[in-house]
Amino acid sequence: MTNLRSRLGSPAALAALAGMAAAAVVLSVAELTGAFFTARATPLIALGSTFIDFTPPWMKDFAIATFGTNDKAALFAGMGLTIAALAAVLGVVAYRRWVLGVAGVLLMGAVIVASVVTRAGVKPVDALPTLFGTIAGAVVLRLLTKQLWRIGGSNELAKAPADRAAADRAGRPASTRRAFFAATGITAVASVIAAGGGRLLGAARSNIAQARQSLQLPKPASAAPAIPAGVQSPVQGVTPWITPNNDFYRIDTALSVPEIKVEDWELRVHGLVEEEIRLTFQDLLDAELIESHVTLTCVSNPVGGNLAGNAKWLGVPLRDVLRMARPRPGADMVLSTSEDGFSASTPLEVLQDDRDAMLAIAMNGEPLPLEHGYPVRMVVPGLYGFVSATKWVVDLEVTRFADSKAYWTQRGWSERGPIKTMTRVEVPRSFAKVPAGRVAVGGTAWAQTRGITKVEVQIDNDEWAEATLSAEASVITWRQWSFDWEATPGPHYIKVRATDGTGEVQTDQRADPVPDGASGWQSLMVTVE
Ligand SMILES: Nc1nc2c(c(=O)[nH]1)N[C@H]1C(S)=C(S)[C@@H](COP(=O)(O)O)O[C@H]1N2
Ligand SMILES: [Mo]
Repeated sequence: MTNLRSRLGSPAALAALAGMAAAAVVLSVAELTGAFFTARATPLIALGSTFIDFTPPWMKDFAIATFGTNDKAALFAGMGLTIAALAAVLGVVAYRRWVLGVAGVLLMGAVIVASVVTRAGVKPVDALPTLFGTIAGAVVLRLLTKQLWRIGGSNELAKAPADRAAADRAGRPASTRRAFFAATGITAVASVIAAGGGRLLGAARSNIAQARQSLQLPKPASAAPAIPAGVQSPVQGVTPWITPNNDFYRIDTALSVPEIKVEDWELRVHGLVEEEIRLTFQDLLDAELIESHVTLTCVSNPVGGNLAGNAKWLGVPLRDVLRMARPRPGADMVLSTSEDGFSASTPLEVLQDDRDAMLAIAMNGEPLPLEHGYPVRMVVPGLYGFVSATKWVVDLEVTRFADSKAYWTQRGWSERGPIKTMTRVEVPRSFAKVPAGRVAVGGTAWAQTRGITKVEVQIDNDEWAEATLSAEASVITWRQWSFDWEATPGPHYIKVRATDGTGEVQTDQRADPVPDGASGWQSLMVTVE
């Protein structure tokens, strides 16, 4: 016990603590002053975003497979631990050799500044919060380290003539130690308050959430066809056919959600076109809007996963926009880019056919939620989101697959991404215990633009049996199903596969999400009691 206490109280441990307190000051001062600058310019957001940009495909795949839509929380936790560890080391270094310590702090500041200024849509002045934070952090580290020198009687004190008097006074380690803990504690509390205050201030200053709330949506020129009766599987617990906005999966590289005012929003359509055009948000409101139910799917969805959602979208057909710009012969791709620098490559013909690809401004009757692309995103039936569903879209370049590569293609994913036929069991859950007798099995299948014509279920090694399909709304939405199973006691495996509108049976070939989407039949174990 005494041993532990003395070790925790050793100069090195205290110096590590001082380093962590200084790092907290760097981050919180940057967060507080950052409320007056571009949101994505604060150190944690910028560092995290840079890290994401350098993420290789296997790591993205691993992160989503392991953490799902909590991948961002996991990233922040990982960054927090890394920064704390580095800061602890810096604290010890500064205690031993102040010059090296302060050099380390400045180096870290420089790294953060580099990652800030290289973000899309960030101006050079956005480096200021990091600069303020770094200076404040260096000052705090200096003050805390000086206290430690007094406690430890280090000769570093004697090096600075101005501090010699302090060195002479360093005769009361116990009270100096108390003063050190008090100073560190106050620093920590002040940091938390400053960071929280910065958050609140930033949100209050942006007002985007309020602007979204007060946005009036126009009526579509062509309303979505009525949803037929019976699209919902009768099995209790199957996902709702329409995914409420709050439950809609969210996948993107944006650590801080872009905040775009509708008055500032503009879409530039350029590249291999006869006429370059620019559209304002008002232009979209004035256009002939269509409304359509479309099921979005993420390429990172594992077999049996839930990275898919179905919503009613309102927007301007992309075929109309492209008709205005008139693509030149030879063009075969549209590179859509978001305000925060993400991009997707979509085959040009897909955006020109009649499948309802659109610049969407509303989701389930509301303006797009901020995290789903407010004020404007792309929605393209039949393609995975990474090659089509650009949120916060601001630029469409008509080009050729041979000439440019989109964000994830540069990182090892495919350049095209048609959605693979997939079905999953939602009830019962994997490893569920169910009573013997009649068990209701239910789930969802999708093969956007081809439609689902059959779902089959196999129990253990029995014959494949056809499930009852729920009503089909369209070939660009998912389709639910149900199956009655006479379950006998014991462990059982349930396997499912779907057939699409072309008559093709879902492949049983297992593939990982990288590079163009997972495949294979879901198989789950349940215990019948
Ligand atoms: N700006 C931007 N748009 C983006 C992405 C992104 O990272 N940034 N991710 C894409 C991917 S991979 C998917 S699956 C869909 C998800 O859309 P959702 O979050 O609204 O479900 O958005 C797409 N649009
Ligand atoms: Mo995705």
